Amino acid sequence: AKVEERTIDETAKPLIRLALEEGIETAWDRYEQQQPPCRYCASGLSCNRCAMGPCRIIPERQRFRGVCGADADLVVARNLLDMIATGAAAHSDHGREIVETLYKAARGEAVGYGITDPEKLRRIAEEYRIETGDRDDSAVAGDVALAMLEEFGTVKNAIQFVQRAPPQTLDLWEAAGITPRSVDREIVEAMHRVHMGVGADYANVLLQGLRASLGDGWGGSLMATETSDILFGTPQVNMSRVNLAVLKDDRVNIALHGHNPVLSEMIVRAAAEPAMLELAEEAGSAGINLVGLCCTGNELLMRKGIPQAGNHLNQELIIATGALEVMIVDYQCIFPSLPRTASCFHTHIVSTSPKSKVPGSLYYPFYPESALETAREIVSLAIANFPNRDPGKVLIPGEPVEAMTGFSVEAIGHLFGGFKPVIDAIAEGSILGAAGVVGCNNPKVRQDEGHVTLTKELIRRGILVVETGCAAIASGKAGLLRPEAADLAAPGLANVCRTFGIPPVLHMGSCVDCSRILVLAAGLGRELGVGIHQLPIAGAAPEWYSQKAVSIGSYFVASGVFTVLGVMPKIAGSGNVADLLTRGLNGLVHASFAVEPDPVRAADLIEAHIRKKRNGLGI
Ligand code: BF8
Repeated sequence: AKVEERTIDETAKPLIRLALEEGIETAWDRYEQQQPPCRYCASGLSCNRCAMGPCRIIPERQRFRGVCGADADLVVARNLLDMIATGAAAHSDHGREIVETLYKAARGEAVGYGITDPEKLRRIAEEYRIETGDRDDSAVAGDVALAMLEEFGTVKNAIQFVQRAPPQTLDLWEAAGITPRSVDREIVEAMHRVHMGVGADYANVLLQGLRASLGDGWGGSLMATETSDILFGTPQVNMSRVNLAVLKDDRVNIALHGHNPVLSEMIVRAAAEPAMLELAEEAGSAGINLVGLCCTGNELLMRKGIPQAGNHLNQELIIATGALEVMIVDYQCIFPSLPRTASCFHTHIVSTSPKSKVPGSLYYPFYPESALETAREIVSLAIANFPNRDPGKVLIPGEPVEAMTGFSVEAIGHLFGGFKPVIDAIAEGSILGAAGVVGCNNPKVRQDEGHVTLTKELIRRGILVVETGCAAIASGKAGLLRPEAADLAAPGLANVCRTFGIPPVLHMGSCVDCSRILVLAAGLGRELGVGIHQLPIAGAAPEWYSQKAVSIGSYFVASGVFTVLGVMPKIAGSGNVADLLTRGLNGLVHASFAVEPDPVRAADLIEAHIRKKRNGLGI
């Protein structure tokens, strides 16, 4: 396949070319090897859950039911519920680890971790009705962490952060029976319903998907975001750089890949220690260069301005630069084949989570109790590997692109002086509306093209874009996170951007930080006195691939946000499921999904939706 068909990332192209020439396998090659896909699997019509199967529903051969009797609707719905539950579990288990770290930090058991944003800690404590007064931060933090941990279980049956949604949205959830009771409970119940002989009605099965996803968005993910802010600081607007050219040929390069900032924050601290810098110089380098990948990269970019090397499909290419000493991974979105890729070079892959031991990697288990010590060991490993780099193999293409990031809800509120000025700008029409563009790369879509084309179309039409995850990285690489990108926006939006010195695309963080988008939407809704479903906003995931993205899309829609997917989910085998997701849900949560691979047409759908909502509000 041609390089140009694989990506629009200019720094990726020379490395894809190199990989093709040298026979270094990438996800694009594996994708091509998998073609053509089984069309029953692709449309959600295969079921491999129990030992009476595997079954495939093949209507044209009169195979209408699996051995258990499940029809096409049920097979498709169960498969989808499984995806949502998996995604919700991934986000929420990550969230739980951070809350546990806060708990351990409060008790003095997590060496090196502390409270970085005490003001936010106290704000959240009050939300949980935990006494603050003159109690010290650790005591308050311990109580907050415990209260959150209880919301993962089954006794309390309520999630405090859910109450942040506007009353109109809460009422819709109550009426639909999808208010999440606890984070884990909804995921476990989803898995229960997926078992043969439980979930039998496709619509009923899918409603549990919405409930589990709400437990993710307003529960597990939001707890991940808020406790990460308490521990590591709430992001503030800052400038950094993005793309594969952030690697430096004279430094020890360490890439941080994965999702949980509990790990990466300690690596940052260890790498800044004078003893490490001395070691790095002794090894013949000019210092240590930390770079991020995927969502761990976003966490570091948002809080620390650490350069971001790339998104999902860049993870193999960064190894192909020949300039990477160590890639540290924790979990999620990590190709299990990375050590194979690294075996062509001197790069070490270091896995750190007992949940994700990668064969062929060096395993340095990472626990909050001993994190700083482990971080030092890994940084030392990288330094010791620097002399093994073969300068003849180094290819760091192009130049990094500047990017403005750090748009937490707090930073946005601070910048604009509250939500009211944003609403005023929307009401008077200088901003038409807002759209969240989120999610992954997927080799089914030319890398970054879906994100970048859609984002450009939206800002050109006066729609402010907020982004997270790999979508935000794509925009960073394309220069859309620079304040100068205001030149590409409609005049009204461009004016607002220039007044505040910001780009028309706001980087709000990692994928768990899609919860920040919910909080922003809730804040706008409350300010206006309406439900989220009445706001002139929309969501999009142009290049999604992961189960986490399915959960995000589901909680966006369940929260009242019309959401356009650029990649078809595996639901085409059931007209009823497809109809429920794209139309029927409107009757329940006043929002639905759409699928539109063409980013310009996706922008048309979003603009039309936003105009309709503006009319509804009489603006
Ligand atoms: O959580 S956007 S490819 S890195 S799943 Fe993964 Fe998708 Fe990237 Fe982060 Ni999100």
